[in-house]
Amino acid sequence: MPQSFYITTAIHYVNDDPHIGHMYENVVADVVARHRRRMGDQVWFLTGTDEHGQKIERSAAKEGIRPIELADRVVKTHHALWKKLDISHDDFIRTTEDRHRLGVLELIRRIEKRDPDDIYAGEHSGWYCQSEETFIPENQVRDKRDESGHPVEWTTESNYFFRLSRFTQPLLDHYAANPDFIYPPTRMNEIRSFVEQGLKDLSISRTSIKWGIPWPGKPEHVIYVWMDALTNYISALGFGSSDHEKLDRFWPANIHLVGKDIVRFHAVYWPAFLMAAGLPLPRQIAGHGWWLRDNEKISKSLGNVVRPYNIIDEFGADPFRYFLLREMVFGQDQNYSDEAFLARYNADLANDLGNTLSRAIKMSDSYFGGKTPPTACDDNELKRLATEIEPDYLREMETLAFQRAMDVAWRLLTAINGYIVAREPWKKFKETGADESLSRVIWNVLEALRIVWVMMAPVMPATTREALSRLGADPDRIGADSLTWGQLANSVPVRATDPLFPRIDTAAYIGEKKMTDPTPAPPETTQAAAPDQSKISIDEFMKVDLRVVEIRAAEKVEKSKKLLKLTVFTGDGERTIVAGIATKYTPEELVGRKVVIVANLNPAKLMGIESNGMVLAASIDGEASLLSVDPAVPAGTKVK
Ligand code: ME8
Repeated sequence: MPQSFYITTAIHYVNDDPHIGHMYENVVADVVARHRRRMGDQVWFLTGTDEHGQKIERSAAKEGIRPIELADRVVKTHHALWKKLDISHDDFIRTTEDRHRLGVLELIRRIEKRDPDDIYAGEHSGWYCQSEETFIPENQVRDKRDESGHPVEWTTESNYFFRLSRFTQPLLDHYAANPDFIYPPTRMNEIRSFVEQGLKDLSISRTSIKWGIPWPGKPEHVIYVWMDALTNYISALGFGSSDHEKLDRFWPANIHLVGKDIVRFHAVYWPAFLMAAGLPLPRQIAGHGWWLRDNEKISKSLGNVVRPYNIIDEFGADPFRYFLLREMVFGQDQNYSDEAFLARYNADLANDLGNTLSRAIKMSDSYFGGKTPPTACDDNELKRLATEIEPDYLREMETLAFQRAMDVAWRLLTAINGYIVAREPWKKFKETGADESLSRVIWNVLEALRIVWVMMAPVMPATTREALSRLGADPDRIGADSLTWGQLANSVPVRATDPLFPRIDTAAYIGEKKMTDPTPAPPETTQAAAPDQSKISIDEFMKVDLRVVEIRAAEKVEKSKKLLKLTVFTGDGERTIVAGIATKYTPEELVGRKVVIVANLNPAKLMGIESNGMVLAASIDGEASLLSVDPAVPAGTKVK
């Protein structure tokens, strides 16, 4: 019997386009949803937009349009972005929908019915700002002016109040009985101490705002935006309608995923409303940290919003999804920079994950006639490790510790690389050909890689399909049982082709592009196909400055088996290049030879020596073979 699993994100304000914080939240929820689905659960994943209240009212007024026009426009960006990021939500709720209004009215009706004393009319007094049309908190008022200098007046407004104070003890009891109700535990501690100070009743209607759901029978009041917004989690399931099928199946929610700034609304107000209405409480409020820029929370008011739409356009959704989850420890804050993205992309994806895959497939392709090896193997160190780490991986995924889940996959990936180096399959092949022992070695490598990719499936869904099919595995087999060793078929075709993640020259990239700052909003119908990363334009190619040079001197680099320090003549001077060709060439045989280099690379330090360029060589199973140049070609000649 499959279990039901309901996960929600916060519904995002539609006064502006989504930023990296919204993206992170939806990617996390998506990874959880995909993981639960493949584990066999019946999943419902809800996201949406929060469209009422002052923020939207004001942003629309600034543009001289109606709030619903603003919401209709911005919600399109949300849809387009979630599609682009491969977010697999089952429903998208807008609080301006009728189904939502019915849910909110039903919630109020239930609360009043259970105990008419829980909602009462009262008066709310405070500093009211005419021009901002809002109450300004006491600590932001000086000399009867708000922080922007607008005059404020002491005003009393009649509101409806919710008797939140009555729920102080029931909430504390609930926290005590359900220690995982707020996650991670630091957030639980914060909320508990807040509630322990005693809760005040909450004003749940406004007469100063027009843009909202009118209070039943009192249309001069609108329902407080948080009471309105929180109810989306049940109105989307049909609460307030006659169809309760989804509500019965999916409520209470397993996870409300929200940022740490709004845990309080979800862990205090929301459960209190639900208790008052006699409805079950969600099982968990999971609070993630903030994406920061230069250690400040990104926000519209600080003007430091990060919207890396161009990164997604250029690299596709998967590398960005991977970055978000690998870079941030769930629950903690994390600084964003384009450089950090590119560093992770090159190191983790291009180098570790991508290269290992290409290398393994290439070996299978050339030793076994384009197929997976004919013999499998059931007793080896990779199998033992894969079996040992499976429960670790599942546990980390279960507790939203995605970063650690990926570290677990990397343990296997590192072991695969170690195994290849230790077994030296290229030597084996030279010595004894594609015999049974080589077959086992290569099959083990491919099978272990298959498991690494199955672990990556929720995070990088599209790339995982591609990697599995290149490996000769079934791209649809990513379920719980596919983490078990022994499933890669023998003698089925593999596909040796271009790298999955072509390396990026970080310095050139950052220098040439203004990446995420300033942040252009995406076009409204951003449904561009994922870029074909395997092709570049002629212009891009022409940026690479290839030159013939003459090697004037060569020496071994101390403590390195692979590196040689070369002094090359470029036609107008000499420069140093460090090249990884020492296993194939002696320094003596290189002097006087002409080779081709990439002349316009940024300098890089290798074993403490600055290298100014890269020598071109073919690479056969990691061994370099230099490109030959007619000795008559003068040093400095351009190659194109
Ligand atoms: O709060 N880093 O909407 P919102 C990470 N409509 N997450 C961030 C973030 C950042 N820098 N900035 C915002 C609202 N978020 C309400 C929610 S739910 C019933 C109503 C997160 O658009 C934020 O914590 O301001 C929240 O979870 C989500 O993005 C939407 O924020």
